Amino acid sequence: MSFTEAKEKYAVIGIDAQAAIDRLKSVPVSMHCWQGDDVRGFDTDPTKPLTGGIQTTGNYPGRARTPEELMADIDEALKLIPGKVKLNLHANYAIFNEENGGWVDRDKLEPKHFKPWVDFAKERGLGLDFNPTFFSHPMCDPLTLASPNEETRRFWINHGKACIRISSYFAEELGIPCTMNIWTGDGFKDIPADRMGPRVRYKEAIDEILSEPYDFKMVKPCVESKVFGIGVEAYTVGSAEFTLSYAAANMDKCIPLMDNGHYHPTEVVSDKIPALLAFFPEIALHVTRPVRWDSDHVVLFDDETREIMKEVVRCGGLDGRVNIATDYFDASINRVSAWVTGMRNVEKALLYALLTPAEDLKKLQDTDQFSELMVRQEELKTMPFGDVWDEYCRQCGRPVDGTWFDEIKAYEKDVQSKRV
Ligand code: RNT
Ligand code: ZN
Repeated sequence: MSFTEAKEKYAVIGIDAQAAIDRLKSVPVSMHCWQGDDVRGFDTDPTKPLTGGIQTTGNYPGRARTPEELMADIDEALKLIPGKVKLNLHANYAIFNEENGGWVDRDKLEPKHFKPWVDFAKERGLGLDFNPTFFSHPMCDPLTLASPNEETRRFWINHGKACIRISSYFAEELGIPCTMNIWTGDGFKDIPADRMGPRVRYKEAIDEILSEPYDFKMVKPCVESKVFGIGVEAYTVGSAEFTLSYAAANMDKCIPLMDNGHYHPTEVVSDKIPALLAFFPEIALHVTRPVRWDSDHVVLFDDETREIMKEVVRCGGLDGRVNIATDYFDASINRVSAWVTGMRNVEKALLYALLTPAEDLKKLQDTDQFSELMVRQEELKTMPFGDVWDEYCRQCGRPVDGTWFDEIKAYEKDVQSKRV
């Protein structure tokens, strides 16, 4: 079926497919830089394991090892991803060179250590988001912002403040708001003797970080919760209740971030989005795919991803209320393919949501017509969505499904396989 025919079919259910495509073109989705190199970054020994309870599994060849390789891989991914993309950086991706005086520790990071990324973003018209890196570092004792050790806590607070300054630099240079996400893996493997102390210290540490001046319209600090991590099974300092309460008590200076890998397996973020939007003017998301735990598998076009994006769309999330970012890391497959697959699926789920007659379905709900609601919702699943998606890709100047994987194969052969 062609786009013209698909458009007619959608028109019958009151949907303007071209309007959906146009709307999606303006929605920024922030692509995490860390899929390209298994969250290693450039500021610490790459042979040391990841810490903070997160893990990449797999040993697929071709991992980016330098800023140049990572940038080349991001460029390759961008060629295959339709829509408006932002780039999400972590502080451990600072670039040290002769021009900026070489390596400094995380508490001493400055905007100049990220100038190559700003240049990269400017050349490609991308916005930048940012994350302090509170893991995989000798100063994790193993706690960071929640540590009872004053010296440790001070180091990480200074890191957080440095990151606020770097986020302001991104926003100013690019004229695009920068979300800055605070997540730590602080917690305990086994039953703690004090659950409140670490949380009070974490709270006060975030207070100190956010006392660094910034324009809240341009720099958006987020607090991300988590239920557990590997080696941190019994207790997480930044639990859901902790971060949500923190964000609620500090609405004038930060926003809550939900990662859909960070809840108990029967909880769904799709249901939490409207709950939070009933209170918060703005929220942020890390879109991932948890398989039995917070495994950070590549995002698929699956039920929950579609449901998340339906809520984003029908709760007015596209009008600046929901900041969407990806967050996964699969080292068992081609890493550029992983980026492209996940980002295309986020875009797909958004388009699918924009092609849903939300108002009509809501009316059926509000008038107790649940039989018809079920039928209508089921019938949407076999609408000619693929033709509208292909048209979206074409209008964005990106390959349609079925035509881009050869590009991955060629890049792997010519570039990634030579990294030995
Ligand atoms: C970890 C969190 C966090 C990280 C990134 C690298 O469980 O999801 O967002 O994935 O900061
Ligand atoms: Zn996350």
